[in-house]
Amino acid sequence: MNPEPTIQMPAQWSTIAPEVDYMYYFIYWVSVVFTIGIFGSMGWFMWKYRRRPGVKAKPTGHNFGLEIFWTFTPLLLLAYLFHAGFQGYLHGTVVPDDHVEIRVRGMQWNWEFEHPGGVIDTYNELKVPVNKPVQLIMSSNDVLHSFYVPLFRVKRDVVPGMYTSLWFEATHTTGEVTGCTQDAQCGEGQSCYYGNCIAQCQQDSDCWEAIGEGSWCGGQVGDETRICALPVFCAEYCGAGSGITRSAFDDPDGSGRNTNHSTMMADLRIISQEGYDRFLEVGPPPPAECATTDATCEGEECKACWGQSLYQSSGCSACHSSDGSPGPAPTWQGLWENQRTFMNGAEPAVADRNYIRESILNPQARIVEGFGNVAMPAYRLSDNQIDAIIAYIQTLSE
Ligand code: HEC
Ligand SMILES: [Cu+2]
Repeated sequence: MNPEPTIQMPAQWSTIAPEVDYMYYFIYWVSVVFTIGIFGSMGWFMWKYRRRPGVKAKPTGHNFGLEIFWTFTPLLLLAYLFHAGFQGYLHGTVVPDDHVEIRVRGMQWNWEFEHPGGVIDTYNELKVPVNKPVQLIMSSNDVLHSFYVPLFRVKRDVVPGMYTSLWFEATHTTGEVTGCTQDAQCGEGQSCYYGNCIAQCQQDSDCWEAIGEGSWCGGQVGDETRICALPVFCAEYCGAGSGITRSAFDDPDGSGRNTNHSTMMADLRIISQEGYDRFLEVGPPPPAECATTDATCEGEECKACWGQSLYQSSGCSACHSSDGSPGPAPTWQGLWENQRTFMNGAEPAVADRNYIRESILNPQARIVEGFGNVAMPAYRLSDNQIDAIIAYIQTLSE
C-alpha cells in the first residue's frame, strides 16, 4: 500500500484509508461531472435560446424518456453511495477480534496513552504495532477533544463523562508522509508534516534499538523517507483556543506545541510487534537524544536529560518555569530541598524525593501557598520517569 500522497490527500497508512479515499474521490468526481454537465448545459441553453428579433418562444412538450433518465440516474447513484458508505461505516466500527486495546485520555493540553498491563506511555507519544488492529478507548479528563490521525483517516470526539472508541490497523512503518514542499523550510534531520517540522530518524538509537531488538522506524539510517512519527492532532478547534494563560508560559520553548487544542499534538510511532512487546515489558524508554545504550538510563546525566525532555513533552513547561520566572505554577528553579508551605492546612515540608513524587501523582494532596488558582492535573508517570524529573529538578538548583 502507501500510494503516494496527492494534492488532496496525504499518503495512506492504514487498512481503512484506501476505502475512505475511494469514497471521497468517487463523490468528488461525481460532483465534478455533474457540476460541469449542469452548468455547461445551462450556458449552452442560454445561448441557444437567447432572445432574437422575430423569433417567438414555443411551449416545450413532455419528454418521458428524459424524465426517467434524470429520476433514475441520481437514484441509482444515491443507492450505491448509501451502500458503499454504510459498508465503510461498518468496517470503521466493527473491530477485528485479535486487537490490542489502548486507553486514550485527552486533557488540556496533552494526550495520555495507557497500554495493556497498565503501561503508561510517555505523554503525547503513542506506540502501536504494525499490521495489528488497535482499538482506542478514549475519554477526556476535562473538555471536549477530538483524536485525529489524518494518515489513518480516523477521527473521533473525545468526550468528558463517556467513552468513545475507534480502531485502525497501521500498514507499514516507513514511507512518504505528505507531498512536502521546500516552503516548509525544515532543518537538517527534520521532515515536514503539514508544514510542521518533525525530527527524522538520524541514527539507529532514534529507533529504539537502544533498548532492544525492536525497531520502530524500519528503513536505513539516513534514508530520506525514514520517519520517526506520524502526527496526531486534536481537531477540537472550536473549543478554547488558548492555554492556561496567553503568556510566555504557554510556549516556553517556542515550539508552539501543546498549548491549546490546535497545537495539542502527539507523535504516533508504528513499530514492529517485537518492539511493541518489548515496550510492554520494559516501559517507556528514555529519548534517543539522551544518548543511552540501555533502557534503565543509569547515571544522573542521562536522567536529567530525560527529565528535561519530559518537562517539555509532558507539558509541565506550560505551567512551571525552569528559570525562576513567575507563572501559574511554582518555578522549578531552586525547588529541590527548599522549604514549602501549603494552603490546605498541611504542615510545611521540604521538597525531597517523596514530596516531588506525590506532587506529580497526586498534586491536590498539598497545595503550595499562593498557587490555588490553577489545578495541576495528576500525571501517571513511570518510576523511571519520575526519577528522571527529580534529577532534572536537582540540576536546576545547582
Ligand atoms: C496546568 C498547570 C500545570 C501543569 C501542566 C503541571 N503542573 Fe505541577 N503544579 C501546578 C500548580 C498550580 C502547582 C502548585 C499547586 C500544587 O501544589 O498542587 C504545581 C505543583 C507542582 C510541584 C510541587 C512544586 C512546589 O513548588 O512545591 C511539582 C513537583 C510539580 N507540580 C510537578 C509537575 C510535573 C512533573 C509536571 C509535568 C509532568 C507538572 N507539574 C505539570 C500546575 C501545573
Ligand atoms: Cu483538545
